[in-house]
This record gives sequence, C-alpha cells and structure tokens, in this order.
Amino acid sequence: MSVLLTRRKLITTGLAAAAGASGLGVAAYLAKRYNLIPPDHGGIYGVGETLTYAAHRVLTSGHSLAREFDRSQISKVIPVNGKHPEVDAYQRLLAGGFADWKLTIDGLVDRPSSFSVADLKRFPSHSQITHQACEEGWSFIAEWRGARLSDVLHSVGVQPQAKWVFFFTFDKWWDSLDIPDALHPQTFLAYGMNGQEMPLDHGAPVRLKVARQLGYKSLKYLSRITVTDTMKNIGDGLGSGSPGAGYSWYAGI
Ligand SMILES: Nc1nc2c(c(=O)[nH]1)N[C@H]1C(S)=C(S)[C@@H](COP(=O)(O)O)O[C@H]1N2
Ligand SMILES: [Mo]
Repeated sequence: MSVLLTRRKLITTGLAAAAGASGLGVAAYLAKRYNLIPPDHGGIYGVGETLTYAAHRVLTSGHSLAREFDRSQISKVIPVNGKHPEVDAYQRLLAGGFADWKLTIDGLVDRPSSFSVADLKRFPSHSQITHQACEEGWSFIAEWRGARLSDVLHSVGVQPQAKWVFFFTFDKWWDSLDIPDALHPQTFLAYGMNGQEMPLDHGAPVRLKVARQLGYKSLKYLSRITVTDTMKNIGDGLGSGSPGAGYSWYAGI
C-alpha cells in the first residue's frame, strides 16, 4: 500500500469513526483540518455534507472516473427536465441558430475570452457515455460530446489562486465546481448528445456535463463562466442556488 493510500485510509477511517463513535463534531473538525469543507456546511445537513464531500475528495483525490457505458446501453427514452429559456436574449440567439452565442470566461484568468460554438469545437473533441441521475429519482444513459472544460480553462490561463469555477445560464441558474471537479477529464462543455447537436431542451447550444455529480450540477444553456478564489460575492455566498432550494452544493455520486 502506498504512503498516499495509507494516509487516505487513515483520514477516511478517522472521519467515519469520528462520525460514529465520538459524534459528528469531531468528523467536522477533521474535515476542516484537511480543508475539505463544502460551502454550505452550515445548514441543517451541514455535517452530512461535509462528510460526503470530504470522503469523496480524500478517496478519489479528484480524478477517479465515472463509469462509462456501451452505445447499446444508451437509454431509449430520455427525459427532459424543463423547457428552454423564454428570455429575449436566449430567444434571439435561438432564432439565429446560435451563430451569435458566445460563452464568456472571465475572473481569475490571464486572458478573459469569449468562445463561440465553433471555437469550442476547435478544442479536441471528446465523448462519454455516462449516466445522468436527477435528484427527483429518474435517470438515463446518453452519449455526450464536447470539449473538456480543463482544455478550455487552460487556454485562458487559470491563475494559481483560483479555487472555484462559477457557471451562469440564460434561465438564471448558477452553480460552481471546485478546481478538482472543474479540471476532471469527464467535465465537459458539451455541444452534442447522442450523435446530434445539443437538443434544445437538453441545454442548447452548450451545457455543462459533470459526470460524477447528480444531474442538477450539469447546467444547461450556459452563458458565462467566472473563475474566483471566493464564493462570498456571488448570490447568497453558498456556491450555488441549490442550497437555498434544499439541495446540497456538492452532489457527488
Ligand atoms: N440551466 C438549467 N440547467 C439545468 C436545469 C435547469 O432547469 N436549467 N435542470 C437541472 C436538473 S435538476 C437536471 S436533473 C438536469 C436535467 O438534464 P436534462 O433535461 O438534459 O435531462 O439538468 C440540470 N441543469
Ligand atoms: Mo434534477
């Protein structure tokens, strides 16, 4: 067993034991010591959120892969959660076939930039056949195609002090990932699904695809990405709209 594994085992065993035996407060203390506290740890489910996030980060050290499937396993019926945005700005882009759509990336980057769909297609194109699970209980397997978010972020030069990557959409959703999940090889800016351009209600023209978290982290209809070193000045400061609606910021599976 490697030294790293031993250390990991120690921390996770420690977290679990502390949670079981001596009370959740000790587990939270250990997580804090190792800098594994998610932003919404203060709520009713706070200690539970901390344990899940900390255990995932320690066990997977950021880059373990979500399971991938064969084409034959792609779901025949694909549910859609909600309709595409009605706001004028989105409707105008849709009417123009998204030719004028651009994804802005700013914040703690060396070269703030905007990317059209064609620009994103110039990055190496990757695909994944993964499972997407909604917190409401339904799920499906689909093939997603896109650019790795890591490739796009590297092209704009993420600054060393960066900790979070925030995403904003045309229907006013917002969420964030930590740097390990943002740079994860299965985190895509996805422009294709099951061999087609991204279908309208699945997030056209480009959505986020986060393979290792529940569906609600995979934001559709992206408009802007901002890299930050704090969550404080964005929304209610909890990293996402989800905690306010009763769902945790970290939705790892
Ligand atoms: N912009 C935006 N992104 C979103 C949503 C949304 O309503 N708006 N719904 C989320 C939820 S709850 C889920 S489960 C998935 C659903 O993706 P699908 O419609 O492609 O199945 O998208 C997520 N991303
Ligand atoms: Mo969902």
